Amino acid sequence: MRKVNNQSSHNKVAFIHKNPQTQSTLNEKWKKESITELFELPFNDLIFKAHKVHIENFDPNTVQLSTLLSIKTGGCSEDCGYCPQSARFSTDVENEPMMQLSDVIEAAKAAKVSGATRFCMGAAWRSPKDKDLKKVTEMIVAVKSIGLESCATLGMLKDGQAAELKAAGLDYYNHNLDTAPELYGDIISTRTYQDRLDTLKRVREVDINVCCGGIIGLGETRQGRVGLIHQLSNMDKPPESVPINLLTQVEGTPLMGTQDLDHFEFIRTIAIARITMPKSYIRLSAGREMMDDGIQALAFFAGANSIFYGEELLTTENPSTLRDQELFKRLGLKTN
Ligand code: SAM
Ligand code: DTB
Ligand code: SF4
Repeated sequence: MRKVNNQSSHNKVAFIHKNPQTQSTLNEKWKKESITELFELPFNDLIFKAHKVHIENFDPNTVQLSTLLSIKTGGCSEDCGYCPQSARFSTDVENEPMMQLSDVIEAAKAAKVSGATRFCMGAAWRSPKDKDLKKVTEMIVAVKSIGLESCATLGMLKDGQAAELKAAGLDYYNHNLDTAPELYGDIISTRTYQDRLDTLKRVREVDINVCCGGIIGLGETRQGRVGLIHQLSNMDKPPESVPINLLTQVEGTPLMGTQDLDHFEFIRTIAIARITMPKSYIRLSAGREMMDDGIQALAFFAGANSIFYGEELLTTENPSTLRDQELFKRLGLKTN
C-alpha cells in the first residue's frame, strides 16, 4: 500500500532552499507584463477570452485521458520540496523497485479498457541508468502494441537516451519546469533550471512530443505563476502537452502546510495557459482530488482539455474513474 495522505493546513511559509537561479534567455512571444495583465482581468472576462481561444483551436467538448503508472516508486535522491518520493523526507511512501514488464502490460490493458488513450510511466529517478532505460524501452514497445500512446517521465536524460526512447516508439516525454526560474532554487537544490531545459532540448531534438508544465500553490506569488507561464509559452515550440499541477500536500514533505491556493486562481492559470499556448493540450493534473465538480467544469470551460485519469497519480489519490465518467456525462463531454 503506497497511497499517501494528502492533508493540508494553512499559513506556513513554503520555500525551503535558498539557491538563486539565473534566468534563461527567451525569444519573447509573451512578455511578463502581458501575462500579468491577463491575470489582472476580471475573472469572467478572462475565462470568456480563454474559451474563445479554446473553441478556435479545439473541440471544447472533448477531453483527452492519460493514465499514470509509477513504474519505480520512492527512494529518489533529489530534494524536490513537494515530492513524497524523495529519500530525504520521511513520508508514508514505500519504496518499490522497478515493476516487472508483465505487471506494466496488465496496468496498460486496464487503462485502455477504462477509456484512456495515453499511458504515462513515471519513475522516481534523478536520471535513468542505461540498464533501466533498456527495460523502459521494452515497456514502451508493449504499451504501443496495446494501442495506447506512450509517455514517460524518468528524470534528466543524457545524450543518446532520448534517441533510445524515440527508437522504442515513445510519443511523449514529461519533464516539468515546475515553477519560475527565480523560484526554482527555493524548491529544489539538487539540480538547476538549466538542467531541466537541457533535457527538454534533447527530447525536442529527437522529435518526441514535449509534455512540460509545472506546479502552482507552492507558496509562490502571482508573479511566480507569471514566471512559469512566461517560460512555457516562450519556448521555441511550446510543449504539445502542458500539465498544470495544483500542489498535493503530503505529510513529511517540506511544503506540507503551505497556504492553499484559491481555486479561482488555479482556473485563471489554466485560462492563461490556454491563451498563451493556444494549440497545446492543457492538462488538469495533480490536485483534482481536492477540486469540486464546479471548479473542474470551470477548468474545462477555461481551456483544459486533458486529465490524468485513474484512481491513483504516482503515489497520491486521484478521483475515481466512476466519478470522472459521471462528471463527463453531466457536462456532455466526450473523451479521447
Ligand atoms: N522524477 C522525475 C522528475 O522529477 O522529472 C519524474 C517524476 S516526478 C514525480 C514528475 C512531476 O510530478 C514533477 O516534476 C512534479 O511536477 C509533479 N509532482 C510531484 N509531486 C507532486 C505533488 N506533491 N504535487 C503536485 N505535483 C507533483
Ligand atoms: C505531472 O505533471 N504530474 C504527474 C505526472 N506529470 C507524472 C505526477 C503528479 C504527482 C503527484 C504526486 C504523486 O502522486 O506522487
Ligand atoms: Fe525525485 Fe522526481 Fe520526486 Fe524530484 S519530483 S524527488 S526527481 S521523483
